Amino acid sequence: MCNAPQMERVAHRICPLCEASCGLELGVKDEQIVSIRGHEEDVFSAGFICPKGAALRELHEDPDRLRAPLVKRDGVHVEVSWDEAFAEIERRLPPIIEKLGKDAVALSIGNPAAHKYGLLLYGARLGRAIGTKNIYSASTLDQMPKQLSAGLMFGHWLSVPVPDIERTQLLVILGANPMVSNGSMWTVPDFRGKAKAMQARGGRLIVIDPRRSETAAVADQHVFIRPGADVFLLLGIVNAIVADGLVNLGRLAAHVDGREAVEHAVVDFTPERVAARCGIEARKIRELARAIATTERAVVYGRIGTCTQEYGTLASWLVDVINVLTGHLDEPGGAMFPKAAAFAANTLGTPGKGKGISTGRRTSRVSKAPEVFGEFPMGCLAEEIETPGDGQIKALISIASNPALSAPNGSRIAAALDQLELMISVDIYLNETTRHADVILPGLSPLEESHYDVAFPQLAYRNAVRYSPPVLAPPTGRPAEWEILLRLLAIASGRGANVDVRALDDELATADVRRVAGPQTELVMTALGDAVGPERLLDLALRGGPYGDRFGFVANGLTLARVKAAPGGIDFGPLEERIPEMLRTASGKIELAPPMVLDDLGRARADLDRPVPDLVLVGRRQLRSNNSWMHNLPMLAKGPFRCVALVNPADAARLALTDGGHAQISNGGRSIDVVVEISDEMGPGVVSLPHGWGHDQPGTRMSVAAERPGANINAILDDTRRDPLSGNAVLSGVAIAMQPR
Ligand SMILES: Nc1nc2c(c(=O)[nH]1)N[C@H]1C(S)=C(S)[C@@H](COP(=O)(O)OP(=O)(O)OC[C@H]3O[C@@H](n4cnc5c(=O)[nH]c(N)nc54)[C@H](O)[C@@H]3O)O[C@H]1N2
Ligand SMILES: Nc1nc2c(c(=O)[nH]1)N[C@H]1C(S)=C(S)[C@@H](COP(=O)(O)OP(=O)(O)OC[C@H]3O[C@@H](n4cnc5c(=O)[nH]c(N)nc54)[C@H](O)[C@@H]3O)O[C@H]1N2
Ligand code: SF4
Ligand SMILES: [Mo]
Repeated sequence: MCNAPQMERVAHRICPLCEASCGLELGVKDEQIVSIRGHEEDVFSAGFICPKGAALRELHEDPDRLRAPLVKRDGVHVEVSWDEAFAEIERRLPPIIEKLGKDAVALSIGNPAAHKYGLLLYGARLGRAIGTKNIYSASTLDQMPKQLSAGLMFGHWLSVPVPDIERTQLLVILGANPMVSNGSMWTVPDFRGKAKAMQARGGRLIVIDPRRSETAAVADQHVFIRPGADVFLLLGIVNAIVADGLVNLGRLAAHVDGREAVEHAVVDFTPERVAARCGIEARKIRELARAIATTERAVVYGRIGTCTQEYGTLASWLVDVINVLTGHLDEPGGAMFPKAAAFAANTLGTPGKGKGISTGRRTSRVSKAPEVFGEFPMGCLAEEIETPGDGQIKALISIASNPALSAPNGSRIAAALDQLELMISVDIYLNETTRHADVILPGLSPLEESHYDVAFPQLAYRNAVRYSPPVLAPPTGRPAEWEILLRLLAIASGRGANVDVRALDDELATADVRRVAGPQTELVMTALGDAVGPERLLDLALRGGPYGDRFGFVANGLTLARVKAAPGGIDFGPLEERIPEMLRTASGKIELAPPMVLDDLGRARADLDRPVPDLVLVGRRQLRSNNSWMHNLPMLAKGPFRCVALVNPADAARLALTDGGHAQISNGGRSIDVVVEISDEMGPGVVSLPHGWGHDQPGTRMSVAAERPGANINAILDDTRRDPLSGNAVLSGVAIAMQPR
């Protein structure tokens, strides 16, 4: 009978919590998770797991995780049925669109959406269906500078080269801490194992960071840098490479435009000239330049520390300029372009040529910030809600997004959210952001859904394809996230809350297929069988992708069925040379000197002699944490209190701060109270504080997190400071004052 005890079974699931995308092996008994470990046979992650992966069980079981929709009545969130929740939205959303137009509705899309294909693929559908220009996402708190620089150079926003770590002999890392983050814009499970293997074959790891991070601690060399000065260091390196005659484009010579323009643009940024601004001796800068240029297999990689700063786009661009000029781009052991099995724009269309990218097709209403990759900067969200006039945001749909904690000047955003006529959150917690929502629509537990990573195989250290079926059956009557988003789409587009979701999905999928298959549409739809939702879109993308069966035209080509038959995934081997085939610039060349980037050098030049502040703040990630939302899981929340400010001993002495004592950090008239830890990990004049804390807001339901709320770094950062090219927030290197309390 169905209640008889089951034998323990084993299930496999790709972890959706960070970009490493580890394959996990779960023991399941009586529909309960009894164990979680790394899946040894996973072709991509080979058994690696971190403490967050093991905490998936607690996430699944967390009593605070929402399982039914909530509607705010008289200021209090109460559980309602799904039909009631959608009826409430139907009553309130269409009149706003009718009266004020589509731009009155904004979307805010958060980081977990990048890890869930239902949210990613159907969130995009929802945005398109509403037709609003008010799209905001975590991308402008994170990686937009890198996407912009790569888009300008290589022709698409996700054509970002990654280190070929398994073959390199020198890896230079700026502003990333993969020992903790497990890699970002670079999908690389078990960074530590791969770095060790590199060192064992005589390779070297150099880390450039204002803190002696966990990654710096295992490196062969750590170089302290002044926060925000990467642009100057990198300009100094390019200058030295050019001046010393070390430019060597190698095989790429025929595919690069703009070399002379770059060489010309950097002439005055000599190592001697930039040294003081970086806090790095000119001699060391020259050594770095020489090491990168003369090591046969070398690669420079920059990540969030180089993005969340005033010169994010310039710094991101210079990283790849160095890789190109030293002949390390698109070469084994250098920076290479993955070839993903599905959804990659650089495998579609005409090989070697495209339309390139552009920005500023429209500007934001209040600060006139240019649109970048279809979005406005997250830093503009509050002002667009607050400022009256045509096009003012009156309704917000937040999808897995917690800007009240994760975006700078969170309290301003929180206050703005209360001015909305309607806020809808597709989210699994009642937290600092969703407490402002009128309706909260919680999706399933990740273990109850199938999984495919849309973005991360496009950034992977190796080419492979993997898929996970649901580990547990979803409870009856609970919609998946794509179904929630489709019902929102139906309401917003006037079809009503009681739409036949399946029929609507068929209609949208057919339209997608028609765009690529034209007269073959019916044939393709038949081949896709009775799959629905994101799974059908995945099969379509896999079969039309670079390894695909092209719906019968390629023998033994990839289909979703074939991927499903391989629980540990299918390996396609190490990264391969892809230039010129992957380029999608209009010229068909690597654009080494995009005009908007070169123009921005003037800003850096003017800033070169600006005095550096005495004390600046940088961010920090922690292994047992994930941005703002995993502090409610006991396994991760236990142990020493982690939201502490690391302060260099000399600064602590100067400011009379004591280890374990409290201090006030302030900026721009706002302040927070933090616990101090004195640490020689910190470069002088730099304080490090993690983000995602501050769980002390009323009306939330995160009982474990509330026990030790921590301080919200973003309460004192500015929403108005941005990299002007990408719109990315400046979250690092912000001048602060600090005093004991
Ligand atoms: N000062 C400072 N601020 C930063 C950063 C920094 O380095 N320093 N880093 C920035 C970066 S890189 C990022 S990516 C952003 C992240 O900022 P956000 O994109 O806002 O993401 P999180 O803070 O992780 O919040 C995730 C939200 O998704 C919800 N959620 C979790 N899982 C699911 C799910 O399966 N389904 C749904 N529907 N919801 C879910 C959570 O409850 C939470 O509300 O923070 C940025 N903020
Ligand atoms: N455990 C855990 N893993 C995560 C996350 C998490 O919250 N926890 N978040 C995920 C997300 S959303 C992202 S985007 C990735 C980010 O992944 P990473 O890019 O690896 O980010 P961090 O670990 O924050 O490391 C950034 C480093 O930059 C340094 N830094 C700060 N300012 C500067 C600067 O101006 N110049 C230089 N050179 N360095 C600087 C910091 O000291 C820090 O060591 O991590 C992901 N993985
Ligand atoms: S490293 Fe990332 S993907 Fe791997 S188990 Fe940890 S959280 Fe999950
Ligand atoms: Mo991020």
